[in-house]
Amino acid sequence: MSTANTTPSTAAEDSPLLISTEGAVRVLTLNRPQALNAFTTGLLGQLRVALDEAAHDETVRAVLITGAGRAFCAGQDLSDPHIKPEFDEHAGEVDAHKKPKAKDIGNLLDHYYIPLALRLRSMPVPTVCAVNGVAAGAGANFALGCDLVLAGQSASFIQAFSKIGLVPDCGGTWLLTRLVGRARAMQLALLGDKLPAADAQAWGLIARCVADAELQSEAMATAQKLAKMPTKALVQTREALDASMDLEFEDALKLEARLQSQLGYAHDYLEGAAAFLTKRQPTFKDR
Ligand code: LHQ
Repeated sequence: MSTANTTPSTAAEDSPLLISTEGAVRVLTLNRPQALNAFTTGLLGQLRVALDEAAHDETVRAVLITGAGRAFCAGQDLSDPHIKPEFDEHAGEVDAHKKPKAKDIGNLLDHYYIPLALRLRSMPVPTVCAVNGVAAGAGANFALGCDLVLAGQSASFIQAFSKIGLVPDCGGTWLLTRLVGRARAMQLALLGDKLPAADAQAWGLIARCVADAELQSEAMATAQKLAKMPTKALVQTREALDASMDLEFEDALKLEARLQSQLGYAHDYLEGAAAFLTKRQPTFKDR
């Protein structure tokens, strides 16, 4: 990734989340490479705060999310004390006579994953994910919640939930069925097998699979391109596409008209149309 115009990371190098800014692009890097960037409550909390900050910072016009090391994110850190069941670590297995004390996983979803997924999906700027390696469980679904997902050719996507007796979360059930249809969603979710990035692109699960060496520069170029575009129109496009799945055709037409009538009064449309008609480059600024 180019370092031109990059502000230094605002977090310590050993922080689970690295934050930097390149031009109008806020870059968030999951940084627990020793555990394949698995989500702890600490990382989940920092991620949500960082997204909040990007949302409220008028100078930010796109967010790029990626991972440090060989993985993007292995999902929930299964050793996190918030969810780790109490069992006999020496035996390494569950004793049928001594039922391990389980913790309410739903609590973790309510307090961390749901707010995070909603924050991501309602960002007032476009989001790009550069999936640099394996994305498993909630790590996969967090990535898929971004607006544009690019993955390196050695990356893969795993709905790891079924292998540990859970259902897809972090929006997985909603996202998978919409992205790849029920048959493929069922295959991914039931079998929990690894889907290589090239297949993920062929299936329409992600936007693009690129060479590993080009992933970060391609993702940054995509984010920079989006940052120069009319932000409000991009975000309302997300809103309309998401809503369309649950709308009748006529209602989708009406939603388009409502959004268009709002955008038609905004600076960016006037600027875009004027720039086209006077054959110059537009400068968009609405957010
Ligand atoms: C890990 C993890 C991990 C801790 C690798 N945790 N250490 C939400 C709410 C509440 C509860 C439950 O879940 C959820 C949502 C979810 O995300 S559920 C799904 C959780 N994730 C998984 O089940 C995936 C577990 N990981 C794997 O299957 C493999 O690690 C994958 C396929 C991702 C990568 O395999 P490898 O490339 O062979 O790497 P590895 O398995 O050797 O892992 C490297 C290290 O990372 C290793 O530590 P070690 O100290 O032995 O080097 C792993 O223990 C650690 N790690 N995932 N989720």
